[in-house]
Amino acid sequence: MIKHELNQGFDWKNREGPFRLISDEQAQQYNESGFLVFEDVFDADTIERLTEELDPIEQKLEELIDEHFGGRMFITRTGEITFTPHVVTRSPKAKELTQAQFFRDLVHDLLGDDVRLYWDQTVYKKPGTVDLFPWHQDNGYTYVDPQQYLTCWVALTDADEENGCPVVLPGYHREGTWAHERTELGLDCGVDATGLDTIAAPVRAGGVVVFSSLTPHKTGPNTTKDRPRKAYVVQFAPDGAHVITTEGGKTERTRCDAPERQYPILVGGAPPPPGDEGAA
Ligand SMILES: O=C(O)CCC(=O)C(=O)O
Repeated sequence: MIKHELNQGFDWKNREGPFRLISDEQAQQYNESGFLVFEDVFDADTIERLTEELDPIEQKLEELIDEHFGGRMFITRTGEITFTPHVVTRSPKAKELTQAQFFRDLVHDLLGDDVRLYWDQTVYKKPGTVDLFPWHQDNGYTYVDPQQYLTCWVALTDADEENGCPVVLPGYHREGTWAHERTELGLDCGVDATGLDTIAAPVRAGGVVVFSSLTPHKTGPNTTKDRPRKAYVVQFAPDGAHVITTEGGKTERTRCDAPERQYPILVGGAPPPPGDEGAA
């Protein structure tokens, strides 16, 4: 694998306690393998009410892409796989979920005392989708400084190897960001996983697969006839994080603090004061 041009002198920072949510064993697993699975984080009612808000938003995006872009827009292919970003701006239940105590405690343990929501999106993989979503690191899509942030893949339906659950390549997060190549299906970090110890991470609806922004992962095809695989992906980054772009030889740094969607989750280790929780 080739290193990303901006990935210079990266040093993975091991997470150390005291922890609020995770055990010492989970911290060790995260440090060594770059991922954790939490089952039964959100109850069925919470997931159902959230999904009721998200489905129409996703459907509207599909209709728009069908109508104006011939069913295809970068990594979204209608009827197969859809990515619907920034739903916290349109779904009160999604926003509420990002502010759940589970996430406040998790980001404290895995990122620190001052953390913001960085990104959120639904990812729906429809029955009969034959293509996988390629191996990548999330920091390979948009380069964030610091490179080490957090992705939480919340299962809205049961996810398994038949309908396209995440599959991770443990250990490689410690090397920082690799260069990614643009393919028909998405960015690809060029890993040949044959013979490597990849781990499928099936998870029931309401569970969360947590991985580092640097953990290589893919999702498989959805070979079922009737089981959509729906996920809500939320990402958190240390306050002060910037997106770095280097187009046309010009480097630009953009702070990740858009008030309506990159609001604080923890300030000095505590929930933000009222009024600093993001625009409604
Ligand atoms: O859920 C999927 O199928 C792919 C999502 C993913 O890998 C991501 O959001 O980084």
